[in-house]
Amino acid sequence: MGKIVRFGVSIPQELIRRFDQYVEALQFNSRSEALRQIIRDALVKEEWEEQGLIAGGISMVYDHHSRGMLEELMELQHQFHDLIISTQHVHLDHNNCLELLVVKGKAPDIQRLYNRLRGVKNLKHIGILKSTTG
Ligand code: NI
Repeated sequence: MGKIVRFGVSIPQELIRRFDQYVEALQFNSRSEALRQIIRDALVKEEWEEQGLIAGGISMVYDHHSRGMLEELMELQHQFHDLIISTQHVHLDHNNCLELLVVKGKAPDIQRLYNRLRGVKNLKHIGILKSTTG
């Protein structure tokens, strides 16, 4: 981490009271730590909106007995192979699988991959983790 800068913030009393409750509820060590996290989250959100180079994850839960679904998922993953850094497949129980794709690329391309996967029939759940390349 680089040099630390201190700055003053003017804020309504009611807002700081609620912020302090938030800091305590989420167990941040300090206001500063909470604020740093909020700023980083905002910047990552902007990276995704500004179509920059991003990293993240896509998770999927499905019943591997679903006919045709595995072929479709595999086909899509090959089609978007340049975006997928790694995949992890966990057999949750007799029927259910959890698959996690770690992705890196341009935000709109990742979004396109996510949309295509979400369109696969019989997925039980799909989620996206929007992170950053740093
Ligand atoms: Ni499995």
